Amino acid sequence: MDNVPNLPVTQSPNHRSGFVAIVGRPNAGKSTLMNALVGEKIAIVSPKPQTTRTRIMGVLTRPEAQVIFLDTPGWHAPLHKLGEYMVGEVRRAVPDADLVLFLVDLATPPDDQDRSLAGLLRQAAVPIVLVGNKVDLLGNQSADAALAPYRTLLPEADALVISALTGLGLADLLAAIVARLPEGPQYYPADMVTDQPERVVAAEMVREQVLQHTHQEIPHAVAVEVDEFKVRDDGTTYIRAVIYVEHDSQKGIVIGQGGAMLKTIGRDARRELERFVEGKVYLDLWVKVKKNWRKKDGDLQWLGYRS
Ligand SMILES: Nc1nc2c(ncn2[C@@H]2O[C@H](COP(=O)(O)OP(=O)(O)OP(=O)(O)O)[C@@H](O)[C@H]2O)c(=O)[nH]1
Ligand SMILES: [Mg+2]
Repeated sequence: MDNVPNLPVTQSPNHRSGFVAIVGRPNAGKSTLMNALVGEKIAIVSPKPQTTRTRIMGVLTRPEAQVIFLDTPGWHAPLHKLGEYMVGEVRRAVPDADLVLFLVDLATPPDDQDRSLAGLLRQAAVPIVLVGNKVDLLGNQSADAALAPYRTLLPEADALVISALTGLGLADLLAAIVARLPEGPQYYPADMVTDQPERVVAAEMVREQVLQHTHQEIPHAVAVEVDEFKVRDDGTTYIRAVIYVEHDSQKGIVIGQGGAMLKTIGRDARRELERFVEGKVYLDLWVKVKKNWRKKDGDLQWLGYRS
């Protein structure tokens, strides 16, 4: 029996599977959508653009299909090496995908980023579904009217309208995705929801709270590294994280008056981390300066932004 493949008993005949890249301009709601479809918070979300910096995998396993979503950074004109790496993640995700969801923000008209990304997608030999998001924000305007200028960017693509935030249209979107995937096996175990190691998830949770509590340039200038993650004898998880900024002045802001800002970030990050590890967390937070790290290949690789 040793060489019989270990297929899951739940897998139905005509099982479908494949990779679905979610692409779009910064802030379109890509990470919100992936989290909603997978049913777990895998990628961090924030109202600030350029939250996601790497390709993040989220796996949805159903008896009839396994959908492997690839959430990507927002498509934009890069200003530094980190930005180049981020848009490179999108370029690399598209050709690997069985299907691409071009996610657009219906609350605003198409911009240069949407037009440039549509250009890239028109040249890719990959099926595309245009997904109009944030339909909950439209008020009196009809969804069709808001979608129309986006449709002209990719006239061939099928289009759907959703709200990743309220869940409206997500069941239809999922059905449309599965219908477009090839027949194929379950690639990943049913209990696997992401490929991110727990240290990376923890670092992202800390970065999410920095994004939540800081403004202007700071959210973009911050990288977080978890350099220790261990369960102590008393069951507490000890996590040491370093928040890197680019300049001394930014360090002062992240620490705050008498350490107040760092305390707030630490308190909120710990709450999220305790939910993640399902137990008590001791979070040891440090702030360090890594001068102009976004412009240096070596620093980017060291911080995990490597292709
Ligand atoms: N009202 C409304 N807000 C949404 C919807 N989807 C996402 N948002 C909000 O839009 C903001 C950006 O969401 P993200 O999921 O981080 O967007 P993203 O496309 O992943 O952004 P980047 O990672 O920066 O490219 C957050 O404040 C979300 O809560 C939606 O359907 N309706
Ligand atoms: Mg994102």
